Amino acid sequence: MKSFFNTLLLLSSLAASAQKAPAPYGPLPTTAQLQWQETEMYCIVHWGVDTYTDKEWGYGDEDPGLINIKQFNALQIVGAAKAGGFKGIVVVAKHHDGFCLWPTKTTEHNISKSPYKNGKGDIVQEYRLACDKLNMKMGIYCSPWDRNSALYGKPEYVTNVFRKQITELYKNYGPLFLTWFDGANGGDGYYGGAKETRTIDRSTYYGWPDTWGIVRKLQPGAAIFGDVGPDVRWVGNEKGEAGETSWETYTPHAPDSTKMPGNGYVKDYEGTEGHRDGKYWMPAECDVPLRPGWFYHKSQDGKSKSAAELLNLYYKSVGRGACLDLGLSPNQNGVLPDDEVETLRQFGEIIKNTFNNNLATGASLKASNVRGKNVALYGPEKLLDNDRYSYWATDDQVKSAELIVNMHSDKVFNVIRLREDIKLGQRIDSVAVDAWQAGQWQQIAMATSIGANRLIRLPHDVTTSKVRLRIIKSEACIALSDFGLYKEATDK
Ligand code: FUL
Repeated sequence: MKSFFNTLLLLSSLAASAQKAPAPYGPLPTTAQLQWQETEMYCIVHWGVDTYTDKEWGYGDEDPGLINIKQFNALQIVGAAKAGGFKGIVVVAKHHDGFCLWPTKTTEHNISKSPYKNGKGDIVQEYRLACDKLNMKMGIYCSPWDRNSALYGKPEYVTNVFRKQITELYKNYGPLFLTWFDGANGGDGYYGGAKETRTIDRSTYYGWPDTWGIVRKLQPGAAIFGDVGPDVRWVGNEKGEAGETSWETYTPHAPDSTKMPGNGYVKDYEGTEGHRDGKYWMPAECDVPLRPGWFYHKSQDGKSKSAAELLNLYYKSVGRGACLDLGLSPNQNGVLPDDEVETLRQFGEIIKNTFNNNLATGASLKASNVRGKNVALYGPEKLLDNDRYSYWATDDQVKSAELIVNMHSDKVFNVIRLREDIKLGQRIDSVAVDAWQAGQWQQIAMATSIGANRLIRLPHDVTTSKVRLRIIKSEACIALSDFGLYKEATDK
């Protein structure tokens, strides 16, 4: 009798432990990183003195008198981004030329010395108001490299200028979802009239850990972007493309392994794929300008990317677990050119019309394993509930599994979407997808690195009533949160 009760006790404790949520695997995202990830697409906006000098990198001696328009139209710019399906913007408050678009106390080289609104203008505030009005997130880029500052290269530049500038920005223009630190650092410039070349030790000059501390203190909800993260890594190119395999985890390596990596001092090509065994949760941001350059140049009119090209980049960035950061370049009238507004609108329509209709909705789902047989908690229905953080899970030892999605009637699709619950880490290494065709399973796709979002764009439409997902390899038991089938709405 005693042994009967013991067995019962053992069985019920086993059942209870099998129903415990899976243990997280590897590095995990913070709340700021999760919110950044959910943003998926945002735009970085370059407008300033370079807009009027036809340069990409101002030398630092630009006359503030260049900023001489009646009205800069932040609402038009942010509105166009919103219509494109982007959920936020990153404001370039100061580029390498050092001209500050807000009335800073740290340097004379700022908007208050321009004719704009008789020296009373504040472009960063105009973006803030537009974002608030249109319910868009805002981030800030303040270039560490400053080709105007006489102090650049000395420690005082970091402590008395740069850190004070970001302090002003983070105190006065939040809440921010992202703070953006550039890797272009040091070189020739005006430097208060010295007109020389100044190099810095990119590994140590900015004291990055202390500089990031200012973000943590003043904007705890913001993720920090840079070549070396620490929250979001640069993808290693400005083409807007993550690797076909791109892990959310990454370990930045300095070119000289005895030194600390820093922005502008990292093996940045490793950012394209990340590292499967990376030490940090540090997903990629894919930045790419809509036009050939980041700033507006008349000679580049008509050369901006089409909606179809943007769609392609969407699959290569957002569809590979990264975020897309699209560069917008308002012109000399302080607005986006009409053709670009139209392109953004078309792109936004395609995204909306494609992903608003999951063709797997209403399907019957059958999984080869459900954690602790607890369908209510971990069953495959969680894949279709539109909740990024509910998931189908398997028992601890089950690291490969099958899911059959029976839609009961033929559906036509060319995009497959998979998402893991990344609160539990990036667990899955590879999957395959089959379609039921002429009485048997036919493989239609394979993919690696699932993570926050994996979009598989098929080379042609598939018509079928049944789809099978095979999780081939996973480092830990499966915690998949989303399964979707879509037909790209390019003709709308
Ligand atoms: C780069 C900069 O050097 C470019 O001018 C631009 O701002 C881009 C977004 O980042 O590193």
